[in-house]
Amino acid sequence: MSSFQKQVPRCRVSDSELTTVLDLGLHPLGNGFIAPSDTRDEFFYPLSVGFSEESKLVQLVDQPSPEQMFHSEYPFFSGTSVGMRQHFKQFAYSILSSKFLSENPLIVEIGCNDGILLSHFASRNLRHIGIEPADNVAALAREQGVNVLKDFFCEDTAEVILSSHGSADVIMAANVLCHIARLNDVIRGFKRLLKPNGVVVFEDPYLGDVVRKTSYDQIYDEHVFLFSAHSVVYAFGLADLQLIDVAPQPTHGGSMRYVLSHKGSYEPSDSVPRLLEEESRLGIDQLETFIRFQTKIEESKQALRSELEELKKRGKSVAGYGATSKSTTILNYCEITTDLLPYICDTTPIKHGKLSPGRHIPIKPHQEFQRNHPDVALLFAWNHFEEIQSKESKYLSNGGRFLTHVPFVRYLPQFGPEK
Ligand code: JHZ
Repeated sequence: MSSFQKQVPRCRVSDSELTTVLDLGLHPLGNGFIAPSDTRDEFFYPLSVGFSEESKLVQLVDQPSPEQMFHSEYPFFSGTSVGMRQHFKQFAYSILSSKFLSENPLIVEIGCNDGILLSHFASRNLRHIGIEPADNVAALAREQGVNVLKDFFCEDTAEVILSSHGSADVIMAANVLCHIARLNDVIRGFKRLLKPNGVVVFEDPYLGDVVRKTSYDQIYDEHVFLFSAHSVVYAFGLADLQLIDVAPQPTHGGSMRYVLSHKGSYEPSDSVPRLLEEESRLGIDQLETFIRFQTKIEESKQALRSELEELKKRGKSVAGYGATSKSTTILNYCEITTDLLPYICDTTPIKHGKLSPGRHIPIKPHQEFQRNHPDVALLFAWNHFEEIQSKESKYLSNGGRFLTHVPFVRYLPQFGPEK
C-alpha cells in the first residue's frame, strides 16, 4: 500500500486542480530523528507545494500518513521554550477574559500536546477536554490535570464529545490545523460541536510571514497547509463558519490567530477586511507569487551554503543551534552534511544521541555547546532568538555569532564583533 494519503494533485479542501509551485526534492520526516543503528530504513518522500486558484490554499502535494508522523516517540513538546509557555498563558487569559464563555463553559482543544494551554483552564476547574493522538505528550498533559481523549479529531469525535459533554463555548487549536490533511472533516466537526454563540480560535504559522521572510523552512511533512485569511475564509465558509477576527502573533517566526463563529452570530471586526487587502497587495492569493518564491529560496540556499563553505575554508568551528523540524528542511534542501556542520545542540533529551533526519548530523545536549562554544552557531531555532539571545549572553559577549537565513543569510547580532 502507498504511504501517501493522496497521489492526485487536487486541493484537499475544494477538490479543484492543484498547481505545483515549489519543488524541494526528496525529504525525510521533519521530526524523524533517527538512531545511528536505524539509518538504513529511513523514509523519504517528495516535498513539493501546490496552490489552488479556487481555495487559495497553499498545501503539500504529497504528505506521509499521520501515523508515520505522530506516534508514541513524537519528539516535540510545546512547553520546552519559556517564550511559548508565556505565549500560551496569554492565549488562555485572552479566552478567559472574553465574552465567549457562558456560565459553565466547555473548552475543547484540538492537539493539546503537553497541556501547555489547556492546563490554565484545568487549574480553574473549568470543564474542558483535549484531543491528542500522541501517547507520550498526552501523558504529560494528564500529569498537568488535563482531561485528554487520545484520538485524531474529526466529525465523529465531535459526536462523541457532544454526547458526553454537550456543545463547546470555545474550540481552540494552536499549531495543529495546518497539520491535518482532512481539514474539511475537522471543520465539519467544529460546526457540529460549537454552541450557537461559540467560537473557534486557532493559530498557525502565517503564509504572509513565510513569503515576506523567505522562511521556507516552515515547509515540511507535518505542515500540510500554510494558511492565509483568504484560504481560511474559503475553507470555513464551506461549513457556514465565518472569520470574525484576526490577530498576528510573534510565535513560530510569525503566526496568525483566527477567530471564527457560526455565520451571522457576530459582526466581523475591521481586522478581517484589512488583512484580506494586505494579502492581495502581497500577492499571496496569486499563483505567480509562489513561482517567484522558488527563485528566492534557491538564492537563500546558495547564500547559506557559500557562507558555510567559507567558514570551513577559514577553519572556523560551527554548530547547529536547535534541532527543529524546520532544520530538516534546511539541511536537506541545502544539502548540508557533517563536513559543514559537525553537530546540532538541542535541549530536548529524546533527541540526544540521535541523528538529524536525512543528513545524519549528530544531535547533542546543549551542555556540549556550553562546554565548547563554536565560532558560529547556525540558528535553526530562529523563531526563539529573543530567548536564546538572553540565554547565550556569555557566548555573544565572547564574540560568538549566530548565522541565520531569515529573512536573508546574515549574522546576529548584526553589528557584533567580527570573528
Ligand atoms: P521549534 C514544531 O516545529 C513542530 P519546530 C510542529 N510541527 C510545529 O508545527 C511547531 O513546532 C509548532 C530546541 N531549543 O519550537 C528545542 C533549544 O535547543 O522552533 C526544540 O527541539 N534551545 C509541531 O521543531 C527546538 O529547538 C532553546 O533555547 O520547528 C524548538 O523547535 C530553544 C528555545 C529551543 O519548533
